[in-house]
Amino acid sequence: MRALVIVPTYNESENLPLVARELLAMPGVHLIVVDDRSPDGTGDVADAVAASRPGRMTVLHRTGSRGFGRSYVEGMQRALIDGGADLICQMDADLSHLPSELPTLLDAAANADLVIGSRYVSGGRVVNWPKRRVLLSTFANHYVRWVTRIPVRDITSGFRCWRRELLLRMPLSRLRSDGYAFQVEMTWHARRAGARIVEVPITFVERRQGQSKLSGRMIMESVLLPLHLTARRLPGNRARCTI
Ligand SMILES: Nc1nc2c(ncn2[C@@H]2O[C@H](COP(=O)(O)OP(=O)(O)OP(=O)(O)O)[C@@H](O)[C@H]2O)c(=O)[nH]1
Ligand SMILES: [Mg+2]
Repeated sequence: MRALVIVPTYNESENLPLVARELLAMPGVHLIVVDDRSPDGTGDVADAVAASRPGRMTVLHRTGSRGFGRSYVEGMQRALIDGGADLICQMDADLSHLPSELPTLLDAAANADLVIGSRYVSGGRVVNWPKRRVLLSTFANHYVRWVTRIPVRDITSGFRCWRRELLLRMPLSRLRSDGYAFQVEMTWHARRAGARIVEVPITFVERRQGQSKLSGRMIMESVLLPLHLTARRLPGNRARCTI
């Protein structure tokens, strides 16, 4: 089964070659890097890696305003147009998501439409994160679960695999979020589409190089998005979720 991994990058010139090398060592895995004109030259680094692995890696160089969510939307649209992959995955470039755990997610997709790599199910772990980040992430997940009633333990996780058929049904061009709330909004639509959503435990490791892009604006978006989503909820929604 062919898998395509989308990796958004902004200033990840040191991390990206390591991630790409590990991912491309797996047969059947292809890569789309979506770079937002990183000032540190990540786009050029990505081009060089892609040139050394013909046919395995595509680099999208975005123009216009930078954004995490819109980068994923472009990468996903490209993945769906290219058409060769049964599974389309999401992963950070900063080695917080271990490439060695990708096969676990791919295997779980045999019985799911959306697989989420989870820090907060039994067996999941967070390594070296400052206490305030653990608290923020834990609180965010409780808040989103409380507001949306979606029974996913790690709804903000960015390590995911989608079945192509489900991703085709997502309203990619109509999403309202752009920061990490993107993950919540996509999960919301997946659930409404009746997707089988499964969480598998992952070990999340704090980045060793580069800087986080988490901003106050993103946190505010994450607070407001669940309220917007639930305010629009249709009465009698019978979406099915198997977790
Ligand atoms: N294309 C693009 N990628 C982005 C943007 N912001 C973040 N990214 C990438 O998205 C991924 C996640 O961003 P991080 O800064 O690691 O965010 P995080 O994992 O929540 O934060 P840390 O745990 O502190 O690293 C990384 O691969 C980033 O390079 C953006 O505006 N555009
Ligand atoms: Mg990170």
